[in-house]
Amino acid sequence: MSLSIDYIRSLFPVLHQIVHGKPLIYLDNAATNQKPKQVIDRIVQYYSTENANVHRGVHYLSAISTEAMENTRKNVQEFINAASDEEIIFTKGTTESINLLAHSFGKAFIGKGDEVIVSGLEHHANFVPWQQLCQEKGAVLKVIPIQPDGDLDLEAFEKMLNSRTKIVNVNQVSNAIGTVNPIDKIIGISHKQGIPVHIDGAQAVSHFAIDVQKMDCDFYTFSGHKMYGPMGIGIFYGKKEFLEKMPPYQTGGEMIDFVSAEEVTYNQLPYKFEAGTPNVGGILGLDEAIRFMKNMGIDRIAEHEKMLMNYALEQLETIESVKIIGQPKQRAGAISLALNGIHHYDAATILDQLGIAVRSGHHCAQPVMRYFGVDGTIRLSFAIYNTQEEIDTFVHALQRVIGMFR
Ligand code: 7TS
Repeated sequence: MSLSIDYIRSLFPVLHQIVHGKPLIYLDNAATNQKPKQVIDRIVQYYSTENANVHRGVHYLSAISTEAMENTRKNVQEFINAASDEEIIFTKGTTESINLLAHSFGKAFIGKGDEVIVSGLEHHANFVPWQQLCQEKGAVLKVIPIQPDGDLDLEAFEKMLNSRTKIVNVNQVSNAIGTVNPIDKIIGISHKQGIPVHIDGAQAVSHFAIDVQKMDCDFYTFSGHKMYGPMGIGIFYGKKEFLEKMPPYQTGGEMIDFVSAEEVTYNQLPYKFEAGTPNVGGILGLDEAIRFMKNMGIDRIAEHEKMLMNYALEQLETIESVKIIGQPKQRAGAISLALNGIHHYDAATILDQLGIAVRSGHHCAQPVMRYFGVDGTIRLSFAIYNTQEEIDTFVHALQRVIGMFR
């Protein structure tokens, strides 16, 4: 069944507003996308009628909160096709998931002289935790080089691997320039040498169906707020064989089995990695976001965004002062561009005055910007509710900006 774009837009309350006297055009979806009413309503309903701490009380509200949270864990398991719900850990977002992984995996498996690989296309969240871990442990951080088209250099990557390599970290989709990385190849090459792979899925979950078993990644991380869910909730997925060997990241309530002054034993998976009171409202919002995405159909979302992306690329390529950063073989989600002689911050400020929300800056990916010789870009990024008319308005506005600086 085809859904009209007007109907889809009607599901998102935030879109229907005037900003600086103009109708809002929201093209900053890679930073966070907007929330459908059903997600907002679910959170309101939780705090209005169900709120209680989980796993801790025998009383009615605690029982229904706990059940709703654990049902969501199963729904997330199904959403990414994990083998077990014990492999689904709730965190506050991708950043926390990766910090958990770097700390815990690092403690268990990384020592002096070992090597850790990240790609040159990473967001700082999948770069700095590994860099810090390596500094702490006396390990070596190696960076997969970027090629001029914005794809990773897989030949160089293959040569980097050796018996000291302990883990490979790469994003599925680059937030800075939209490259879709060949993760199947990266995982295949790594596994041939017995090296585990972590995929940062922050920019992928809203565009692709995720199947962690088919992908065969060892760890997968993502944020709820980039897939129509609330902020403050994220997922850390890990294969049970690793999670069982990894120590807790944080300690405190809920992750404990037995405590005395002399000793402590830890709770079973997944609770071993979930210290403290979880963000139950956020978890239930994420549950509803998964329902929303399933109802929309991930294929329909992907198809719509691809249409918008190609439409925008076609138009932008005709504007002389626009330089699109990266021409990767496959692109999803975002287009990054530099304007000849015009600072990205100035351009984004003027676009904002015209009601258009885009991100400007280095997108927390300074190594990527440095590689392309820019200090930042303007990034437009798409979601299910964006329209071709919005792209037209954006392109006209951009031409206006360029005209102002001539
Ligand atoms: N990894 C990637 C690939 C990302 O794009 C982001 C956030 C993160 C990790 C961190 O996710 P968080 O939810 O923990 O913040 N990316 C962006 C962005 O591109 N603009 O704002 C946030």
